Amino acid sequence: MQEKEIKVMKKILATNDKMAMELRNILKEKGVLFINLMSSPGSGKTTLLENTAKNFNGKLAVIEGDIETTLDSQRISNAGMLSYQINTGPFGGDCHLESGWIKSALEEIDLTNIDILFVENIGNLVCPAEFDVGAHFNVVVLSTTEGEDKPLKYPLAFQNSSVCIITKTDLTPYLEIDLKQLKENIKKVNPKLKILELSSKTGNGMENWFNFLNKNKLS
Ligand SMILES: Nc1nc2c(ncn2[C@@H]2O[C@H](COP(=O)(O)OP(=O)(O)OP(=O)(O)O)[C@@H](O)[C@H]2O)c(=O)[nH]1
Ligand SMILES: [Mg+2]
Repeated sequence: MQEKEIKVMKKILATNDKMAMELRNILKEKGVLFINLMSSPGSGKTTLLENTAKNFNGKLAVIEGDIETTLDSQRISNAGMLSYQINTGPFGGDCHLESGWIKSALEEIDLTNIDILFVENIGNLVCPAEFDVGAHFNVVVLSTTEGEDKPLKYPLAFQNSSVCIITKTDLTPYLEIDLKQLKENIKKVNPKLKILELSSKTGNGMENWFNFLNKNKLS
């Protein structure tokens, strides 16, 4: 019985990965940089995107993943970025997005007028890391309020990402977070992970994020 379950799971992942690879290639051909943001609920993914919408010079769009509500999509639209909401609630409430969802969303999006497409994955540090959505870069967001142990406790999101954004740095004077320890823990689970420190509220450090986007833009 257990063996059967494992085979089924492997098949689901293989189907997802194949489609993700196709999406990655299609978006590359079209010159659209595709970035998947993952984090715990409330780390600051939407706030980062709001700041990016207001201050980064480029044609941007986001696919918002949430179990329920269009709240994030509304926030992104208000900030001036094109936004498409996926709600998994009516379809069983999945805690992550899969490449099939992204493929369906892409059918609604005019890619000819987009430089960078973001996915804001559903807020949690576990399941989104298991499913390739076809992004060119996975970016894991971790806020200073979450504690320095999180990379050790939830390693997959850090191992499957190219960039880690440590956000809410404006709050560090009020917290007991040991940033040096946090960065050591991040490097312990993924020595290659590029670390960017910023505050989406004050704008401190945002230029490093914008430089990363500019450097990796495909058109
Ligand atoms: N002080 C401070 N607060 C921040 C920062 N970034 C986000 N916040 C606050 O953190 C809270 C959660 O931010 P969101 O951007 O909604 O977090 P999220 O990751 O999109 O949350 P989910 O979509 O629910 O997973 C909000 O009250 C934000 O105003 C920051 O850099 N500094
Ligand atoms: Mg959000």
